[in-house]
Amino acid sequence: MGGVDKGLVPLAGRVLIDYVIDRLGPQVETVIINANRNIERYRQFGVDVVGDQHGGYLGPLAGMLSGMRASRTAFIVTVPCDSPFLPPDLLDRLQAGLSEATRIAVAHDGKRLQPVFSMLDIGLADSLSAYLESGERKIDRWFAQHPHSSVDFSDIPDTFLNINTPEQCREVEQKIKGRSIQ
Ligand SMILES: Nc1nc2c(ncn2[C@@H]2O[C@H](COP(=O)(O)OP(=O)(O)O)[C@@H](O)[C@H]2O)c(=O)[nH]1
Ligand SMILES: [Mg+2]
Repeated sequence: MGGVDKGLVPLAGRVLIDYVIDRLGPQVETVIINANRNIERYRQFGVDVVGDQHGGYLGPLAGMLSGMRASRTAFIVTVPCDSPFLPPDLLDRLQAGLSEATRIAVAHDGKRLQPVFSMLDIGLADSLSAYLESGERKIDRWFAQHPHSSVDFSDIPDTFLNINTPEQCREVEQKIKGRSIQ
């Protein structure tokens, strides 16, 4: 979207991050926003805001690592800032995929993994940091280094609907108005 800060993109009278906080907030102990720009603006949402430790826009994994380092809970749930239809049972479903041996649960849409929708043990932070330090960027290759489970969300595909173009933004706006939800 032309390099705009997507969390702050307007959608049906609110901004994208509003939808994410509304839907994820009730499921978790603390919401942490990972942002590398507009930090003060994000602080106004009343949640913790952390930037990436590794500079240079290394991709979503850098954000996951920042969340792990900032977390005061043993696990984090990660979601992208541009997905306004997160389900109310996102955390419950992901958590059901965890076990003593499986410290990562990743959402699956029925066709492929959706790795930015994950639940992760913060004890994996050092492994993730080393992976990024080694120049690797791909999320699924890092997951593959650890026992992980995939959790089926194919019954609620809107979970993964995310806004990557101005056209999608307009389409989703119509969808929200049609549903008369905020
Ligand atoms: N921390 C951090 N997050 C990133 C970076 N690049 C992308 N993201 C986040 O990763 C998520 C997915 O990014 P997006 O551009 O929508 O990718 P796509 O939808 O997978 O094509 C969004 O929440 C982005 O803010 C980065 O360099 N650092
Ligand atoms: Mg996206």
